Amino acid sequence: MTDIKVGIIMGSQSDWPTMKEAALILEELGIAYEKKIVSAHRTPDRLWAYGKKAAGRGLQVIIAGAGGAAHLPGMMASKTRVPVVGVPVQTRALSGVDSLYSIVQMPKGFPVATMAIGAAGAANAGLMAAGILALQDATLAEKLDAWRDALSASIPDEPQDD
Ligand code: RP5
Repeated sequence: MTDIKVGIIMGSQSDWPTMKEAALILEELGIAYEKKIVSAHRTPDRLWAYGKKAAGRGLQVIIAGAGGAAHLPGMMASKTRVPVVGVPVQTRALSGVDSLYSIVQMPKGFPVATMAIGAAGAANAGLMAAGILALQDATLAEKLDAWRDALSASIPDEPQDD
């Protein structure tokens, strides 16, 4: 067992600028995480090993991001009961719609909680993981409530001229 409750995995180094948004949220909320490159196509054995050990290691949420033929989140969901939050990474060729469609249409039985395409989706994946962990962690629940309140308070009542 480990103190790390959240695993952030991604198909490629090129996904990191997007997936970093999830990591930043977890850091802000003081949640221990690990980050790994695990590719469904390029390192399938790594994917299998990670999924096989995830629950036993004490991981409670896996945030999985990939682009294009984005099979990583779904394959991970097929290998572990640990909840998988999927992030469709924006692509140049098809703007991330390819990633979204690859992740969101899971067959009954193996769900992936699919976020929006790109950086906002990755940040929301961090918040989704925090919300799941907060169900069993009162201190984190307070931090998350404060984070949400601060965001609401930062929104002005009226639009300003540039
Ligand atoms: C996917 O292919 C990765 O998740 C990445 O989004 C995409 C492109 O990977 P690179 O060619 O940049 O390594 O597997």
